[in-house]
Amino acid sequence: MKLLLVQPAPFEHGRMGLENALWLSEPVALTSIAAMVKGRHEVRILDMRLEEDGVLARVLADFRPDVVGASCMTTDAYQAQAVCYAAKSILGDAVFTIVGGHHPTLAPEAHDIAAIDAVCIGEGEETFAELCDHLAAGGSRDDLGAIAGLAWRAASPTGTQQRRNPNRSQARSLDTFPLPARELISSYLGRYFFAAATPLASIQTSRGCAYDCNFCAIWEFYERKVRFLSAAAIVDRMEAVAEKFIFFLDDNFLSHRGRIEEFLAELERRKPGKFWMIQGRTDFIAQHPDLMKRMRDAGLCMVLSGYETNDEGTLAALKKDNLRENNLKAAALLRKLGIWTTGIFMTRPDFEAKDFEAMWAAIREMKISIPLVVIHTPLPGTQGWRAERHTLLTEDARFFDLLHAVQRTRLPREEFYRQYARWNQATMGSSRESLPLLFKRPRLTAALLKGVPTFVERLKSLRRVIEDPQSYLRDEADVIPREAGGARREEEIAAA
Ligand code: B12
Repeated sequence: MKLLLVQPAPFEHGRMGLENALWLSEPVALTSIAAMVKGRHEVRILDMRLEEDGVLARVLADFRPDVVGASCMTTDAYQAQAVCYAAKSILGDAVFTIVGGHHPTLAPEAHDIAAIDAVCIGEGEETFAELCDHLAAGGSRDDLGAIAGLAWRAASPTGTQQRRNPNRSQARSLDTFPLPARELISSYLGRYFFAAATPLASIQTSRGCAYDCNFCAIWEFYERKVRFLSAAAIVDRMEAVAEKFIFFLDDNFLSHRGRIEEFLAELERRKPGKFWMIQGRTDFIAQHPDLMKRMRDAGLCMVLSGYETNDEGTLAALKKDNLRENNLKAAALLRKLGIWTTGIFMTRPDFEAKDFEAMWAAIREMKISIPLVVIHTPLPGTQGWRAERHTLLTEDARFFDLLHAVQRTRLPREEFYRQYARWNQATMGSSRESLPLLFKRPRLTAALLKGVPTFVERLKSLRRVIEDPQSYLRDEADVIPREAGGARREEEIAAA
């Protein structure tokens, strides 16, 4: 059978979004599921973030796949749906369409549309392989009930309805999954980046998170379990990629001292000679300066952490299970070690001018190299979503990018965005304070230099959007009701 897997493009070119500015990561979801079927089926992967718009239609018409799969998180849900619509409109009902990823898993009902035949809930490797093998063997599309982890549109006497099979077990050891089929994205390799770090490879070394922050659904997606790739398998994968820079995608790489020690021992023995980046919590960093130093010596060059806020009350309200003191200690330690810091900070719709000021001051105090300031957003599947769904001004998936307020703001909306849009300017001092890091690790700096000109270009074009409060208001003009401070007219809401 012929299978086409698609990573959708953002819904609007040039719009803000991590992938335009800071971090374009290879589609590991797609290379992972492709690895499970590539020997038995002919598989192609399209990364539409790196293709011209018309390519999808052309490939659908020329390659004529039997199955089209698209991956998405909440922000690109409509784009994934559009991929399925395009497949159906070009190939008719003969093509089988499926979506998977975080949004389909956490909100499968949102993908219950005629153009989508099935939704993969949770981990996709085995579910996708079983589905493709079933269809290739001539299995009926109306007989998918035995494939765990699938929600599918089944005909019933009352019409077509989404039917949900039991969840797929997540017991399988990560070491037993095949290596992601990166050869299927060879034409894109070299174009992925994090800031100036490029070419960049991405590797996932664990799944799940032991914490239950109320703004994140990772622990629910992975059913409260955490699984790790063994130290030897991680280093095998590091050696298998040509890229100098590697991003470990784990939501919390720093979860377990024993695992890090094993990984470091393997790394120190085999010395793959890579610079690597992780996401990790500040409490672990603050409590393990010895390990952080060993990691630095073994190539760790950047840590992305959810600092969220330095306000103890807000940290507790987010169920972050962390302290301001850890944020301060972690930032200072990483700086001392010459490790770049990327910090996510969370503003809230109820922020007033003084709250924004306090946040800029906290970021500057910690001298975070790359501060990313987001707006608190109850994402589907989170505890926040369940508690606050009734307060949402819109459920339009495009606005769940953490850069738009989907709830009522305490300040008038325009003023809220005026304050928010200052974050880049207001925290510039913090980034500048990190420039001396360039002199601390000359080998790292030399490796980064190649990526600097394009990074600067990307930032320049993006600043026009980030720093313009009107751009946020324009985005939401037809979506947020005017009575909530948005630009939409009452009669339009009534009509909708
Ligand atoms: C890398 C990454 C990105 C990349 C892009 C990812 C990509 N697709 O290339 C970038 C940096 C652009 C990005 C951006 C954002 N991200 Co992000 N990102 C990640 C991260 C760290 C890794 C993704 C990954 O490759 N995982 C590895 C693969 C193997 O796992 P997977 O994607 O879950 O895929 C498996 C299954 O879901 C399933 N599957 C997935 N797709 C498909 C498709 C088919 C057909 C099938 C059958 C199965 C299937 O099978 C796969 C194998 O088991 C995840 C965290 C995580 N744990 O995944 C967050 C995550 C996906 N991001 C998230 C968020 C919130 C964002 C942002 C909104 C905000 C932000 N500040 O981070 C922005 C939105 C985009 C924007 N406009 O800025 C949330 C999504 C929550 C949600 N409701 O959708 C996550 C889960 C983080 C979190 N802790 O909550 N992100």
